[in-house]
Amino acid sequence: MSSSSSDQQVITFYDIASKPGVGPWSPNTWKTRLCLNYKRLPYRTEYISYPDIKPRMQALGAVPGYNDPAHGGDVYTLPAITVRESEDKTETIVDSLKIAYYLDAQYPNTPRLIPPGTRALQLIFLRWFSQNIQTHVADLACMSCPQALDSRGAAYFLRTRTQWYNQPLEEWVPDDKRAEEWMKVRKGFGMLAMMYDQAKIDKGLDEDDEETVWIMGDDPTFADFAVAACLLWIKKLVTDRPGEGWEAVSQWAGGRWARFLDKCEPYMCED
Ligand SMILES: N[C@@H](CCC(=O)N[C@@H](CS)C(=O)NCC(=O)O)C(=O)O
Repeated sequence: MSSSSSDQQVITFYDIASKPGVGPWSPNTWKTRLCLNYKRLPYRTEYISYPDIKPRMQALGAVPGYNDPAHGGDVYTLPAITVRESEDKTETIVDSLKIAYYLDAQYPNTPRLIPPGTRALQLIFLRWFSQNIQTHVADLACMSCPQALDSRGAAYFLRTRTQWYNQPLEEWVPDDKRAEEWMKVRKGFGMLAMMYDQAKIDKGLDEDDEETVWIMGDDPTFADFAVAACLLWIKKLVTDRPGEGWEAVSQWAGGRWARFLDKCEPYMCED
């Protein structure tokens, strides 16, 4: 949600540039966009092409997202935000979860992303989601990433991923293994559906009620936004083959994941 007057904006959100017509696509940055929109905090987006992330983040004094010798050492990652807290103090925060903690602390009168007492459980959920769903989506979706990026971003992505993983991107999931990989994604979403069904029971609904609920009941939390961000990634990227990607996922379980994204619609504004 953008502020109408740029000089009132104190939050700058750094997202990854894409080619015209694609818009925001990265699951990691979508988590932060959903959080900012949910809290109704005015912000301005600065889109950065992949090869420019490192110099831009260094210029802002940001910390690297992670360090991995196999990835050439320090890797600067998005999402990041800068917040002009006062005339002479600007904070730079990197990493979607750290940004969520910061926003909850800095704007206590906005809805909580990590409700008090749930920090550990949210982390457990995120780890589970990453290991059982996100990792399989990544193997499939990363192969399509260059198609969504600006030309410099696409060249950077192809070069770095080939170096980091010592394998050309197009060989990550060979054609004859794609169906198997999609089955892993489907199995993960099946387990996730069972978790959301428990949240329905908490709300006094039947497990098979078609109503979409949030994992903690009445209000969305960071965990729900991680799920939404992954669904948006699938929707934006992995659509180049018939019967795969969003075409398939949106039909699974009687369309419950399409209904889930519909419920997130109020927090999906792009700028
Ligand atoms: N855990 C981090 C992951 C961030 C991340 O890995 N971002 C990727 C894009 S999705 C990135 O910026 N990579 C930089 C690069 O590949 O050079 C988060 O959720 O913020």
